[in-house]
Amino acid sequence: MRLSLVLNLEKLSFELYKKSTQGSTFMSKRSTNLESFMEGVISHNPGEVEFHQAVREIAADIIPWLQDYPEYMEAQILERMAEPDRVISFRVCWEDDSGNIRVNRGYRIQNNNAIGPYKGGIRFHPSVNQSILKFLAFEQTFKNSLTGLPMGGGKGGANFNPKGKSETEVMRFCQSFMTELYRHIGADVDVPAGDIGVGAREIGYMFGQYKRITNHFTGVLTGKGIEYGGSEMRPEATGYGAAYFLEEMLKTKGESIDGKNVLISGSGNVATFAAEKINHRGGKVLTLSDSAGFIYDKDGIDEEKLKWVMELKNVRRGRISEYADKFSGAEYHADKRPWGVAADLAMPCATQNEILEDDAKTMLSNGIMAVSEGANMPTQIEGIHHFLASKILFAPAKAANAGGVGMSGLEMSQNSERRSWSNEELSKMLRDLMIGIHKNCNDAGIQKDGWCNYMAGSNIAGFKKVADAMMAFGVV
Ligand code: NDP
Ligand code: 2IT
Repeated sequence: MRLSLVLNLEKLSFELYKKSTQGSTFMSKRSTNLESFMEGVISHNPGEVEFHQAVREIAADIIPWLQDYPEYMEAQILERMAEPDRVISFRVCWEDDSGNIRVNRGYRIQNNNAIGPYKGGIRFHPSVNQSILKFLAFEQTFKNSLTGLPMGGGKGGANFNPKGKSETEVMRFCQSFMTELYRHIGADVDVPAGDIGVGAREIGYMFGQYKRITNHFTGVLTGKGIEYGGSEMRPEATGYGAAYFLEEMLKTKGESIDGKNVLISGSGNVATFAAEKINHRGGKVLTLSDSAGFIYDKDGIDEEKLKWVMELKNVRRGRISEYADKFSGAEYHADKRPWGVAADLAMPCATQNEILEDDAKTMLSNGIMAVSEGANMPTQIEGIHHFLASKILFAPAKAANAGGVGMSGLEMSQNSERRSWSNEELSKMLRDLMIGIHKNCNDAGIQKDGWCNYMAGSNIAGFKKVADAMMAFGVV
């Protein structure tokens, strides 16, 4: 009798508690309306404009979708994903060749490890700040989920400019950066890789310093050299993957890359391998760029010219303007981006916000059929709106460039199994991975009229797996 009274009182107080919290904590207004949600994000992260942009792009698709999934809304899953698990910021001191002491700021943003260890690249560029790395770590969480592999989302970097630095300066910087970073990472904790300004050379210096400090030879970084635990196909994976995604989108319209004119921006890792795959598929690459301007080669940047560009960028560390001196018929346009050149397909592969609203309008008026984003967040939101409204094939970065981190996930598997797969095996795995990501995004984004909104599809497909894992863990 007394027991049932206690139980009834408990039930009553739970009902009262539920009533009192409805409309406030649980059913927050922030979750039901994009603008009020964004107000919260903006006031919580003042001045972090790139982070606001990345959250808005995802929230615009997720919030309407959540209306059918009140359990995620009540658990405030989107709010929790937009708050990084951890933001680490640290001083990086090093000595330049003239004996001057230099001070940079290093970061690691550990955004979300619901489905696996934090995973994502390291960027060395003077523009690096907390906002840019938070946007990249947030995006990475969704991208990694799309790969289907067990990887959480993270990103790191420093406002260090590798341009014009000697080999030994780059080495000393990488060693100093790792001397702090090593305590925050691990093969089962957080596995960084490359990004802008961080390639095989920098990964080698960082891995060497990690091993020296910890005496552990583990898969703590990906993008390593083949001799010390790296994976075949990792250098090619992002660019090739973005071309495969483009190919899959075109197939849905009975089209192919063969015979198409293609605009590519950037001339680094992603851009050059995207160009290589476009050539393999019979497309003609018209442009490449760097931060100082772009080159336009109406005859096409074929395999041989591309080899020269790779040597220019990776060995001589030169500028893309030199291309126009080397190859007759090519033009160099200083301080401009390639989007004014008429073409069928575009692959922005340099950096964030490189396609502005007017660029998108120009590309559409020139008849662009498809855009596959090799870089992270290269198109401004207004530009995306134009692409979507025109119902062209638009592959957002988190789907199109997921081949890079996907291959990193396979490098992690090879490291923990202490084995390595062949180039042929990994080439097939990359192709299958991109076909699978395309299918999942297409299934989630297909509209009644047959056009696919890959943006919404990738956001929803990426969100769901992370959300379900977070639900399983309760409120943590
Ligand atoms: P790289 O450093 O190899 O190349 C970057 C290229 O972009 C260079 O040509 C560089 O020119 C240009 N660039 C960099 N910053 C700017 C800028 N602010 N304005 C104009 N051009 C710029 O980097 P990646 O190729 O690795 O990365 C390119 C993009 O792809 C980034 O958005 C990155 O986040 C994304 N990405 C990379 C992955 C990878 O596996 N590497 C995976 C997925 C996405 P310059 O030499 O003048 O600086
Ligand atoms: O943006 C990205 O996906 C990357 N820079 C690659 C990350 C990785 O861990 O391979």
